[in-house]
Formats: sequence, structure tokens, C-alpha cells
Amino acid sequence: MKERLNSTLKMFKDEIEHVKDINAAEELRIKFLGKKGIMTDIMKGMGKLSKEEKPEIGKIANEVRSEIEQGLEIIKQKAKQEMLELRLKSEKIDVTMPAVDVEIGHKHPLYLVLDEIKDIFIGMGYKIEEGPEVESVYHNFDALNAPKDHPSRSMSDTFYIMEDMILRTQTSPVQVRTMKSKKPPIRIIAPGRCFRNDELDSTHSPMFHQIEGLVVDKDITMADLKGTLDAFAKQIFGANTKTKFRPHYFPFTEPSAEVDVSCFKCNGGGCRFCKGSGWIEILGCGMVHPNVLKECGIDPEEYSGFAFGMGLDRITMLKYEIDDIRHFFENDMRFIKQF
Ligand code: 2U9
Repeated sequence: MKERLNSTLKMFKDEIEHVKDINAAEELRIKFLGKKGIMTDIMKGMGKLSKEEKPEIGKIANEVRSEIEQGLEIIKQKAKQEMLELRLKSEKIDVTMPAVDVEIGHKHPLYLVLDEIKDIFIGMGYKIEEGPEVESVYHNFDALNAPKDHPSRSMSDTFYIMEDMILRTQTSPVQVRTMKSKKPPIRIIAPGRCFRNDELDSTHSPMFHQIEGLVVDKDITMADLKGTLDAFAKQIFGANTKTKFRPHYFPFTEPSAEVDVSCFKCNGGGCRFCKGSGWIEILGCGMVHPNVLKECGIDPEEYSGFAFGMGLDRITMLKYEIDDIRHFFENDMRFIKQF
């Protein structure tokens, strides 16, 4: 038994010389200390020893076992250390290396301006409302007092999905839905994509973006509308911007107006940008037509309201002096990167 223990230790020491990694060390542990290992087998023989031999053999057996365990532990620690050094070497960051230029994305210019406009109206106490791009003819035309034969209803202007379903031509249906679901006071802006069957050219796109606004409450007047839009214009185009309201007609507002701002390039003196007029048209607006209020279950005797609508693409082109709307949709990085 003693020889067997010594030869086992010698055999272990020979074999541990060739062990290089954790897995090989584990195989060795199983071979010597495992359930069917050499040492386990030897220990089974302990029972047959005389009681004189047992203490001495037992002592040798424990020494051999602990030498084997220590030998294995040393290998494991060495292997772990080597793996750590390997990882450290492979993960070493050479801080002198030039930084990899990670291109940070940014918002599309349309959404940069949209956020600016949202902040202005949220600052005035407005809420943001959104709605479906696929709309009913009712919400997009009927509820907005558009006569049955109004040209905007024609296939040449509007994308029909089916007889009474279209791609919305303005975000006004959102205000209709809001007025039908909420009681006044109402102060909302409705931004979103709109679709008109227009040719794609430098100022028109079949898909474009609008922001409309609506206020319905008691005693809302044209003065409230003018004050609101004048304040908006000064915040978006500069504090010394002047506004001009020109009478106009929309089926869903009465009276209606188109609003010009003083040209922020020539300060109204007249230049190429404002085609010499000194003024730039930015939006349309008006007092909500009583028919529209009634259609939405709001009594025009008790409540009044104003509404406005602007083309976000147009406002963005004005602010960034972009001369072609198609830049917004062509994803040319030379264009996009400028923002
Ligand atoms: C309701 C009642 C009234 C929204 C309005 C305009 C005037 C307007 C144009 C801006 C640029 C369309 O994209 S554009 O060509 N819009 O001029 N929009 S008043 O009036 C409403 C909306 C909803 C219930």
C-alpha cells in the first residue's frame, strides 16, 4: 500500500508537468481524486489493513492527497493568472490611440423645427394631440364644413383608399376628434404627416408635414388669434418679426386670414428671399366656423374658437433657407449632416 501511494504521487508529479490549462487539471483531478480515481481506489484498501498499519498508511495517504490537491490548485491558479493576463493583453486600451470617430446621429431638420414649435405652444399651455393618417372622409371634409363638391375632395387632390377612407390632407381631423371627445376649454396643436395628390417639385411633395392649432373656450376672439400668432412668429423668427393678417377663405373658419411675417432676411426692406415684398406667408388661420363647432357638439352661442394651420416643411425651409423640399426626403447625408 505504501509503495502504491508513493508511486501514485510520483505518477501524479510526472503528469502534472504536462498540464497547461484548467481543463487538463480537472481531468487529472478526476483521474487521481475522482469517485473512480486512483486515490479513492487506494483508500478502499484501507479497510483490509491491520490496525497497526492504518495510522501510518492513513497519514501517508492524506499527505499524498493533499500534495495532489495542492499541485492541482497551483496549476489552476497559474492557468487563471495566464487567462487574466491574456484578457488584459487583449483588452488593453491604448489610450494614445486616436479616438474612433463615432458619428452621432441627430434629429431630422423637420423634427428640430417641430420640437421648437411644440415648445412654444406648450409654453402657452397647449397640449399635443395626434391622430390617424388614414382618415374618414367625414372627419377630413364633412365635419370641416367642406361642401360636397369642394375641389379638395377630388381624386386629383386627395388619395382615396376606398369610397369613404382617405389619406388625410391636413391634421384638422385630429381637432374634430378632440372636440367630439373633450369639452371646452380646448388648447391643442396637432402635428403630423399629411398627403395630397401633388406633383413632387421643389416646393410640393405628396407627403408633407403640418402643424395645426385649435383653441375653443368662452369669448375667444380674433384678437386672441392675432396675439397668439404674433407671439409665435416672434419666437420662431425673431423678436422684431412683424405679422400681417390678409383676409382669406377656408370652409372651416370664418373669418379667415393668411398670415405673413416680415422678411427676417431683409427685415421687410425687400430681397430675393421675400421676392422684394418684404413679407413671407407662413400660415393660414381663422375663427372656427359655427357649423364645425355644431358638428362637433359644441354650442357656438356659448363657445367660440380659433384655428390655424402651417406647413412644417415650409417653415423649416424658411428657417434654414432650404430651396428644395425634396432634400427632406432624399436622405442625402451631405444634406442631413448639416443639421
Ligand atoms: C378645425 C377647425 C379649423 C385649420 C386651419 C389653415 C387655416 C391653413 C394650411 C397651412 C399650410 C394648409 O399645409 S397647408 O397648405 N392650413 O391655412 N388651417 S385654418 O383650421 C381648422 C382646423 C380644425 C376643427
